[in-house]
Amino acid sequence: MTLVFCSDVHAPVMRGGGDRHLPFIKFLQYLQRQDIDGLFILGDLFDFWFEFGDVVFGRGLPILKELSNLADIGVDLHFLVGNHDYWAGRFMEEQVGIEVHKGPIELKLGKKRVLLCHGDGLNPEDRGYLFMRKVLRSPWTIAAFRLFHPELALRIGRWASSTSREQIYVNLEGKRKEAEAIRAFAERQILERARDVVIAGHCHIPVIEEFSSDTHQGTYYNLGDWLRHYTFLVYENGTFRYCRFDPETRQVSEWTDGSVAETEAKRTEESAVP
Ligand SMILES: [Mn+2]
Repeated sequence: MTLVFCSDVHAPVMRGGGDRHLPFIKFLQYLQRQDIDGLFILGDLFDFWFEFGDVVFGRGLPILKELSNLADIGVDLHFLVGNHDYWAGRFMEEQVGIEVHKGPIELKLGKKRVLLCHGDGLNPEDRGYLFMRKVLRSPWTIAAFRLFHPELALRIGRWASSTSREQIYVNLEGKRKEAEAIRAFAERQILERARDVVIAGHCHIPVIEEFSSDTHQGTYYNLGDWLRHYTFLVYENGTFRYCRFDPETRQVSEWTDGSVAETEAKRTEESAVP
């Protein structure tokens, strides 16, 4: 069984949004030629996504088309919504063929208990964001938002996601705080809840980190992103492999540089301390 995990594509859905989704399109086409059983997208596939019943944003079509092609050849598709595309739902499920999950899910892979989540909302001190998150996800807000004309809704969404896009490109310190909150969550899930693997996204920083105590050990993976890293995780023959897709050559290699190497160097340093 071969499963692929990735997140944080932030595909644009607005006019003039650029073409930063093209590497991911190439990746989905690459996956169509591989013999994979499942693809899990752990959130923020789009910069903004909302469904007005059967009316959706047309500029999502290139991604939806490739996902639908994967569904047609029998790949099991799963989408865990992120903070940018929480409002995905029936359209994705019925028209694209991707199962939508509104929160974290647990997989049993062999004997491994694997927790999948997007990773936002884990910092309890970020009260302003947690409050906004609750408001934006309430059925009342969603019902009210549906009353807007979709073009107007898109403009509001563009404004909302441009503020968080700034966070992605400019506010690296903010991303580090998010990264720290996800790391702490993963550590608790592994050491206190006996999970063997925790996979998350959201912070756009690729991470492989082992946590262990006397009784339990497990691995935390952060999937990185498709804006700078083009990283993903593969589960095959009972083990996980962290990989990178080269959008130029369309080749896959094992991910060894950047943040993962930094994390590993730090881990070696820590374990060298008596
Ligand atoms: Mn996110």
